[in-house]
Amino acid sequence: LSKQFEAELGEAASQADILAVKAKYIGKKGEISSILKGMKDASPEEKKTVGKESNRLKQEMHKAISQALSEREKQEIEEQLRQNRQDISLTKSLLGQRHPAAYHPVTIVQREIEDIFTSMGFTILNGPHIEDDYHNFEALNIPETHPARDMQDTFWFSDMKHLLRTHTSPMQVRGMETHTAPFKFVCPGKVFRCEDTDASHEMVFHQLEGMMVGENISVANLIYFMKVLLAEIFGKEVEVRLRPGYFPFVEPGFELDIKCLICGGSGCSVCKQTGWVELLPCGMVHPRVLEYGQVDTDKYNGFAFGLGLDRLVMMRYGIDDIRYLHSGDLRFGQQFSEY
Ligand code: FA5
Repeated sequence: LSKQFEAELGEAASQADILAVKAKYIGKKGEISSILKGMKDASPEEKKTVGKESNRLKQEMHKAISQALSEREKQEIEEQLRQNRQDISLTKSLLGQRHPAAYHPVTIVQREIEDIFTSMGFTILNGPHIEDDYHNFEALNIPETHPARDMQDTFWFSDMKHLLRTHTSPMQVRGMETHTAPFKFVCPGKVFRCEDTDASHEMVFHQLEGMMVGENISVANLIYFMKVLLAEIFGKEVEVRLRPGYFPFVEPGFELDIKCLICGGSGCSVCKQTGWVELLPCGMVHPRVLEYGQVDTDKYNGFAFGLGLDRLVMMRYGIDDIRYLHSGDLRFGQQFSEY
């Protein structure tokens, strides 16, 4: 009986199998119990010997079963640990996959635009994120009382004199302070607006300002440069429309919209169902702005534009929500590693 028990216990793979062996041998209706029950008519001497032997056997079986059960439990815990293993060496595993470093798509497009304009003789300027009222508003013909200030919800510093620049246009003013006409420059950078976000609006986004001042500059010159820019960036003809736009620092002013490349013009959340995306406001620099910049307005005039860089990036790569650009999601960034 002992040998048979050992063989069956050895074969019991699961906890349930072990418990079944236990019931079969030392359970209430098990083998040992039935041996003891069968001793009813035996002599006292026999009862004593068989009883003693049965008890010893029962104890041994008990011990073997407890051992088998705890062994089994240990195996199960180890199995669970193996399956739920956590990889705590994150850096190592990322290195193992060899994700290539990638430039942010805004950086990629910004650099391309800088190349396009430098090849046409423009210089590149960089300016401060923290601006003062004079450069951001006043010298751009936006006096304190002007309703156009409402167009640009502003993050003011507590002194109410400084602010996070709401557009790159203050660089027109700074550019005129450091350059004498004729000149042409572009200025890319971050801008900040206190507004609600949606698929095409962020609180922190990028613009690229451009300004050209010279003799006899015309709207035709402005449109030519805008066309070159878009053709180079998209590598194909894109549908645009020019309509009048109001900005106090240009006269006349235009809004240059691009046919939405996310929906093909049929309407989506990026173009607010209009089929068009506001991309490139521009115009002829207002004489008062040139005067603020000490430019001789009898001799010189010029154009300026303020490209919405994030939206251009969205159109170029088919990104349907501006918030991906600042999400910090590695999976988003890695899509651009081939560029
Ligand atoms: C301006 O900021 C003017 N300074 C542009 C300008 C410069 C006009 C020079 C004339 C001459 P506007 O507020 O429309 O204009 O913004 C310019 C572009 O920035 C928009 O066409 C759009 O493409 C982008 N833009 C505006 N607000 C947001 C926003 N919240 N999120 C992302 N892009 C935005």
